[in-house]
Amino acid sequence: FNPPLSSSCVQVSQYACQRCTTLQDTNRIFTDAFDILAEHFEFCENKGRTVAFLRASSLIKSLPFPITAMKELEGLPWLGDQMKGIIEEILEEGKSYKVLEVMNEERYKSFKQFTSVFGVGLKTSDKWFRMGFRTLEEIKNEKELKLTKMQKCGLLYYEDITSYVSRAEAETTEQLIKSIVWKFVPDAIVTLTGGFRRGKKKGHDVDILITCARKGKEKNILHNTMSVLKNRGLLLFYNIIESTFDETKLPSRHVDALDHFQKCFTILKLPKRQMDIGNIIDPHECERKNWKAVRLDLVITPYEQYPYALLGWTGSRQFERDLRRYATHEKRMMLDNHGLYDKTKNNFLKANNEEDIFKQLGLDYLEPWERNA
Ligand code: 8DG
Ligand code: MN
Ligand code: MN
Repeated sequence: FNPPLSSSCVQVSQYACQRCTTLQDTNRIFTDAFDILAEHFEFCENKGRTVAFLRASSLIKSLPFPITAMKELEGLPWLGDQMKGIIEEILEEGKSYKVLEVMNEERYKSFKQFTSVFGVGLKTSDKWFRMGFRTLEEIKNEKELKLTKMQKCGLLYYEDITSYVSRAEAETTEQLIKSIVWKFVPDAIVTLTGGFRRGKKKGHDVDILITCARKGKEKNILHNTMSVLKNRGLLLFYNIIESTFDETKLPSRHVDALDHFQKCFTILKLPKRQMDIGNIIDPHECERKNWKAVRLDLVITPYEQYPYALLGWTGSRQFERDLRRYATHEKRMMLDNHGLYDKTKNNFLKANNEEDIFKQLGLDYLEPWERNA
């Protein structure tokens, strides 16, 4: 039992799916610090402390007031002595020396650079670090180093990809994909999901979910769409992953499990929008690059799994982890991007939309923009 919060008199749940988390984070100075520490522990492969700092950061993101004194934090879950020490330090000094120390660590700085490349994760970063590499410059200059095609493209389009996708660019991408998909399947449902569906103004990629109410009609959409993009010269990289869904299997127990949908991770060559036609054209304009490399994830789902896929791909990551943890520990249910299994009744539950899934879990509905945990 947690005593009521002195400042707002509301109990705060330990689960992000029972908290409202908008993008208005009035405590960014604290959440940035916790996010850096979470990342640091992730780079050190310390799973337990990574999760602890992610949960603490997520909890603070849901607070509707700026933290000004330690007493405001009484009774809040996930804020242990270590977390409170950091908050207190920031309240008093305006910064945390632990965080500054981490940011100066060689391993942190190198991993930060390495993992910013599309196709480079913890495994590759660790390998490069142990080989003695410290910066991306060193990686680029080492011609002998074996890189996957994905990593080569990640380096080739590095500046564009790390410069973030704007909402306008996400919407242009959405329109482009819709126009192609609808030529093949006019009643296909094409939805912009991920961070942009949660209301974010910029993102690291564009996530698009595709389905069709007519059974089986979704099956050829991905290959057809990729062919058109390729023929129009709009594809810089793509990796199609076929569906590995097995309906006889129960949802995964793991909170970070990947799903089994047919999908494609791509880098698009997105044409920049036409400049005002009335303007006099700068002679250098023609030489300038008139496109931007944009990361796009396309996911195809059978219609009956679409609500679960939408809920899963809308995120945030922390929100998804807590939804699954809540389902498992509070409801004896198993949730993943394909469905919800009730272990008490021994059956899969059916949902027409996201609202149904919240109801099945006994949760109050949260709008996508309230899931920025
Ligand atoms: P961002 O791109 O603006 O940085 O934020 P985001 O849109 O929230 O992150 P994301 O990495 O694009 O992931 C969007 C959601 O998709 C997130 O909740 C995790 C979820 N997701 C799955 N399966 C997979 C998968 O196989 N790969 C990735 N990258 N994300 C997945 O449900
Ligand atoms: Mn995204
Ligand atoms: Mn994505």
